[in-house]
Amino acid sequence: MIDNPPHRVGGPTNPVDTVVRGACPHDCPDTCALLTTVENGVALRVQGNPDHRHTDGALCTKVSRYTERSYHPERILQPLRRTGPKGSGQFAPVGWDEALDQIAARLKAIAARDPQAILPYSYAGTMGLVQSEGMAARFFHRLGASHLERTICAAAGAEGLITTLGAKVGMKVEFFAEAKLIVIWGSNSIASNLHFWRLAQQAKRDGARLVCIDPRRSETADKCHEHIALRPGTDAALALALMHDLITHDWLDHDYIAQHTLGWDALRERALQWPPERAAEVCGIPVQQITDLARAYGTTRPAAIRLNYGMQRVRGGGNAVRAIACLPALVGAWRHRAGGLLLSASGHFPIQRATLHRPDLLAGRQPRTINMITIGDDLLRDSSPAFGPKIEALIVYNSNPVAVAPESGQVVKGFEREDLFTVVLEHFQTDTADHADYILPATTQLEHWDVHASYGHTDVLLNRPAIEPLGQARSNTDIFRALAARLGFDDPCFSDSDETLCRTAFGDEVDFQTLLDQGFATLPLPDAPFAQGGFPTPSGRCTFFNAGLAAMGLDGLPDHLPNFETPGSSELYPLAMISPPARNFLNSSFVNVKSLRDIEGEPVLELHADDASARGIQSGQVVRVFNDRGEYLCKAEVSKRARPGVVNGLGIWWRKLGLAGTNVNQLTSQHLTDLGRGPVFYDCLVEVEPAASPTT
Ligand SMILES: Nc1nc2c(c(=O)[nH]1)N[C@H]1C(S)=C(S)[C@@H](COP(=O)(O)OP(=O)(O)OC[C@H]3O[C@@H](n4cnc5c(=O)[nH]c(N)nc54)[C@H](O)[C@@H]3O)O[C@H]1N2
Ligand SMILES: Nc1nc2c(c(=O)[nH]1)N[C@H]1C(S)=C(S)[C@@H](COP(=O)(O)OP(=O)(O)OC[C@H]3O[C@@H](n4cnc5c(=O)[nH]c(N)nc54)[C@H](O)[C@@H]3O)O[C@H]1N2
Ligand SMILES: [Mo]
Repeated sequence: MIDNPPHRVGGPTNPVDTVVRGACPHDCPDTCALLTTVENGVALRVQGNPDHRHTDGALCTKVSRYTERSYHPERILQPLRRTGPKGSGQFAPVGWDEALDQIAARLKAIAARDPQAILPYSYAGTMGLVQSEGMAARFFHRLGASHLERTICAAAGAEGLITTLGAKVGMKVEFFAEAKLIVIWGSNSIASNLHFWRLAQQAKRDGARLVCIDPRRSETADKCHEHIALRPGTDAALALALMHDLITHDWLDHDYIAQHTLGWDALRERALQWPPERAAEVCGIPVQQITDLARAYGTTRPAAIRLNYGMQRVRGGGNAVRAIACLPALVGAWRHRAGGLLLSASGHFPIQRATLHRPDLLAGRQPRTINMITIGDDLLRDSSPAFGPKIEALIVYNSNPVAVAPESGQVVKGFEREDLFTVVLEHFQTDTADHADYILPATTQLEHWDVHASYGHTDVLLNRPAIEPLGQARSNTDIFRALAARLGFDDPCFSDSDETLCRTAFGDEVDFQTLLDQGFATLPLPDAPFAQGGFPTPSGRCTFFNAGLAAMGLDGLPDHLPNFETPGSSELYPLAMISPPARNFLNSSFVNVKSLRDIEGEPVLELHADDASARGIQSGQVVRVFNDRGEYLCKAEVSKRARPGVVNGLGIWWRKLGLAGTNVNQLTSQHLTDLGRGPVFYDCLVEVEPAASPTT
C-alpha cells in the first residue's frame, strides 16, 4: 500500500504517470536514488534521480533493468512447500496460513529444546535497514536463536579501518573530483562503483593522475594512467614499501605525524624493513612501479586513495587495510578535503541499531555465534560442548549462500541434510531456494518501504513503495511479524509498521520530513573530516601501533601476511585464482535476468597466454578448474586481463545456470582472515586443464 501520496509529475507528455522516489537496495557503494514511473499500478521504468547529486540521473545497466527483474516470469509469487528430495527444486503451492502455521510449529518445537539450534542466515540482498534486519533481528533476539556473524564481505577491511582510523569513515566521495592523484586500490570502479568512476574521470579531465592497483587488468585499470598488477594478497608489502620510500626521501608531513598519529617510531622501523626491492619480489612487479608510485604519492597534493573490498579477501586482508590506511597520515593528505582515503563511509551514519534490532529482547540470554563463511562445515557438525547444538533449522533471507559462500561442496552437503528444516524468503528459486522446505515469496524494493545508509557516500535515502506487492508476495518484515504472532511474541515492537521502522532507523538524527519530501538527506559532516586530526579512535589519533591488538597477542603494527595458499607452495595447484564480480551481475543477483546474462554470456576464466599455452588451452575452450575442494567447468578466455600465474574466474554464477552445476565457490576455502573473521575468496590455488569432453 502506498501510505503517502507519491510525487506526481504532470505535463502534456505524461499526464497519468506517477513518479515514486526510492533507493536502490543493492549491495553497492553507490546507493542510488531511484525514480520509478508508475502507470495504472504498473512500474514502467526505473531511472536515476537527477536531483540526487551522487546518482546524478544515471543508473548502472543492472538496476536500469529493475522492472525486468521485478516482473520476471519466474518471480516466486506464492508460498511453496517441498515435494521432492532435498535440493531437487520440486515444490507445490501452499497457502500462507498453512505455511506459516507449519513453520511456526516446527520452530516452536526446536526452540523448546534449544533455540540456538535455529540459525538466521542473511546478508545484503537488500541493504535497507528495515527489510534487512529491522524486524528479523527482533524476531531472532526474542526467539534466542544463534547469532550469525555477518562477515562474508567486508569484515577484514572494517577491522583494518577501525583499528587504524577508529571507525568505517573516510573522505567524502564528492571531493575525489578535486584530487590530483587518485589511487584506485583493489577496486574495479567501472563495474562496482560506477558513480565514483564519474568523479575520477572528472579529476582526470582536470589533470589528475590515476593509478590502479589490481592483479586483474580490469576495465578500470584499462582507463587509468598506470596499472600495478600485483599478486593477490600482497598489498601490505606494497604499502610498506611505499612508506619506506616516503621515509627515505622525507616526503613526510612531520607536523601531521607528530600531532595526529600514534606509534610513528615503531611504524618507521617496520617500514624500513621493506625496501622496494623486497616488496617487488613479493608482489611480482617491477621495482620502478613502486618507487614511481611512492614519488607521486609523496609529492602530489591532494592525493586520494579509493580502496575497495577486493583487496581484503585474502588471509592478510585486515593487515593490508591497516597498512594502506596509515599512508594518508604520513603525507598529511587528510589536511585537504580532496585528500585521504575512502574504503567505507558507513561509520558516519547515526544508525539507531539498538532501537531497531532490540537486543534487549534476548533478556540476558547469550546465544552462540556462527560465522556465515563456515556455514558449509557448521551445517555438518553434530552437537558438542564446544559447538553447542547441531543446527536444526535455517531461516534464509536476503542471501544465496549455496552460490556465494565458500567451499560450496560442503555448503550443498549441509543444505541437503534431510533433517535440516530450511525456510527461504526469496524473489526467485535460487540455488539456495532449491534446498528449502518452504520458499516464502518476498517483495522487491518497488513493493515495500525502506530506508538506507550508504557505504560509498554520506546521504540517507528513503524508499517508498511504488506498486502493490505482486501476487501473494509479502515483505520480509511482514513475514517476521506473522511468525512472531504465531510464536506468541506479543511485545508491542512486533506491531511496528514499516514506516515506523523507517523513522526508528535514524531516530531524531535525520529529519524524516526531508526524506519524505525529497527522498534523501545529506549528513552534516565537515568537508575534510580529519584535517585537524580528531580520528574516532580512543586517542583521537590515527593509530599506526595499536596497543589493543598487541595486548591480544597480535601484531601491534600492520605487516604483510602471505596468503594461506601462496603460489609455489603447491605443485598440484600452481595458479592463484581470484573471483571478482562480473559487471552485469551483483554477486549472484541478476544472473537469472536474461538480458544481463546474455551480456555476460557464459562463466569465464581469464588466463594469461603463457599459462594457457603451457596447458594447451585456447580461448573459447571449456576448461576444468580444480583443486582438492572440487571442480568447476567454464569457458577459457586467454586474455591480457590476467597476469601470469593468476587466473580470474568472474563471479558469481548461479550453479544451475553454469556449465556443469557448480560455480567458482566450489573451489574457494572456508579459511578466515587475520582480522574480522572475514572470507578469503581470493586466496585460492587451482589448476586448470582442458575439460575431458568438450561441450562447445
Ligand atoms: N557490478 C557489480 N557491482 C558490485 C558488486 C558486483 O558483484 N557487481 N558487488 C558489490 C559488493 S558486494 C561489494 S562488497 C562492493 C565492492 O566490491 P568488490 O568485490 O570489492 O568489487 P571491486 O570493486 O570490483 O573490487 C574487486 C577488485 O579487486 C581486485 N582484487 C582481487 N584480489 C586483489 C588483491 O589481492 N589486491 C588488490 N589490490 N586487488 C585485488 C579484483 O581483481 C577486482 O578488480 O561492490 C559492489 N558492487
Ligand atoms: N567467489 C566469490 N564469492 C563471493 C564474492 C566474490 O567476490 N567471489 N563476494 C562476496 C561478497 S562481497 C558478498 S557481499 C556476498 C554476497 O552474497 P549475498 O548477500 O548472498 O548476495 P546475492 O548473491 O546478491 O544474494 C542476495 C539474495 O537476496 C535476495 N533478495 C534481495 N532482496 C530481497 C528482499 O527484499 N527480501 C528477500 N527475502 N530476499 C531478497 C536476492 O533475490 C538474492 O537471491 O558474496 C560473497 N561471495
Ligand atoms: Mo560485498
